[in-house]
Parts: sequence; C-alpha cells; structure tokens
Amino acid sequence: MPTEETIEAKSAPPPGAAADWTIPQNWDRFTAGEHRVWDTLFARQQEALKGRAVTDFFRGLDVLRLSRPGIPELDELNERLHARTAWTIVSVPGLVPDDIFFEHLSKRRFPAGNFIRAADSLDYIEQPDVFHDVFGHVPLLAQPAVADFMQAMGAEGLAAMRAGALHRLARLYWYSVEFGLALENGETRIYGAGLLSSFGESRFALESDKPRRSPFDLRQVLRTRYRSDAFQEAYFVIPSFEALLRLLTGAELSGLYCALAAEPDLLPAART
Ligand code: HBI
Ligand code: FE
Repeated sequence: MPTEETIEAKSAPPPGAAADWTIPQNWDRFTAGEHRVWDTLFARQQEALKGRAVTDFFRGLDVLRLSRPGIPELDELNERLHARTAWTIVSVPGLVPDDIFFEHLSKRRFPAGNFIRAADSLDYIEQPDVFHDVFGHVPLLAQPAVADFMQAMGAEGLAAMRAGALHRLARLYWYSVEFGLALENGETRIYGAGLLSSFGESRFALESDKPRRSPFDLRQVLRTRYRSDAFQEAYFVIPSFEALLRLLTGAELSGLYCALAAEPDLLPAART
C-alpha cells in the first residue's frame, strides 16, 4: 500500500523559472479548449459542493469573482485577494521542492500549477494543476483565519524540515488543508482543497459509511499515516477555522515531535 510518498521535485528550477520556481502565468497561452476544461470542472464542482462545502468557500468564490468563465487571470485575482488578506498567487510549473513551497507559504504566496488537466481525464491528475490550486485552495485564502493558518503552516513546514519531522507536518497539512472537514451549524462540511476539487471524494468524505470521521486531535493527526493513492480512510473534523488557527499557534510543535517519537504511527483505518 503506497502511503505518504515523498513528493519528488527536481531540486533546481527548470529553465525559464526563477530561483523560487515562479514563472510568468502567460495567461494568453491557454487555449479555448483549456478554458473549457476549467468551465466544465467548475460547473461540476459548483453543483457537487452545494450543501457540502463550508460557507466561507462559496463566499471566497464570490468575493474573488471566481465564477466568471475561463481559467482566472492571476494579476486580476491577486488584486482582490491581496486587498482581503494580503495573499498572492504565484505561478509555478508543477510540484516544487518542499523548502521552496513552505518558503512561499510563509510569505503569504500560494504556488499554483500553471497547467490544466486534459479534457479526457477530468478526474485524474498526477500533480496539482491550476484547477486544484485555484479552485481548491484560493477561495479560503480570502478567509482571515485560514490566511493566517496557511502562513503559519509555511513557517512550521520550514521548522519541521530543520527538525527532521517533515512527515509529521505533512500529515497535519494533509488532514487539514487538503482533506479537512469542519463543523458548521452542527453539520459536517468540506473545507480541504483535495476534497473541494474532487467530484468523487467530496461526496464520499461526507456520505460514505466507510471512512472514519473523528474530532481533530493534533497528537492523533501527527501520528496518523495517510494514503495519497486512494480516497481517505480517515477524516478529521475541526470546530472552526479560528480553533484550527489557535491550535497551531498555541502548539509547541517541536516539543510534540520529540514526545511523539516514542509512540507508534497510527493507521488511518484503525479505530481508536
Ligand atoms: N508543490 N506546487 C506544489 N504544490 C504543493 O501542494 C506542494 C508542493 N511541494 C511540496 C508540497 N506540496 C508538500 O511538501 C506539502 O504538501 C506538505
Ligand atoms: Fe493542494
């Protein structure tokens, strides 16, 4: 069972990319067919997420005017986003090395893949594309607590690398930013970008009786392995974004990494 694969990205930026791996978006280069792929995915997810995604996600789509047709032009999107929470979206060719990724986050820059999946494989991507990154991650970056949480994740990512504990921080990222669930008025909703941008898993995460859904417990999350090749077997539910932010800023992660070193990993499917 492949789990927790380390992300492979070449360590030197490709030709044409800056030292921080950013590239110009070159929005004019997207073809009509590529814009159509965005529109198809957008319409499908908009429908799939009704009553399933947190309200702040729809609010983000709205204030950032993301529902206009076509792949968004980042300069324009950035004007709106920066005015709200001082975040900026930058274009990158694809996966970037961990240190580069966390460095961007720590400076309130979110790297977005500058390509879109093919029209004949709407449900399959090997690397995060502009739909996953912009539709999945960007709307909630307009939410102040999420904006601060993501920046803190950048700083904690760099710290975890120095502490040799990147696998733990990656689990926290995975079970919150990518596959997180949140309570809203007593109902469980989606907020993780991996779920927001997935047609099949957005439904599965909330409605299937297969996966486990537990209240978000930091120690447990840091110990729980994950798989990146299938729908999740475990989801963790936060009470609110403010609570998630407080959990991270109040935690002394380096101390936790040491304390947890003696404890065995948990499998996502295991009942505790
Ligand atoms: N690069 N473009 C990109 N997008 C990511 O989400 C990403 C990355 N590099 C590393 C990385 N994620 C991981 O280290 C985190 O998911 C923990
Ligand atoms: Fe992502």
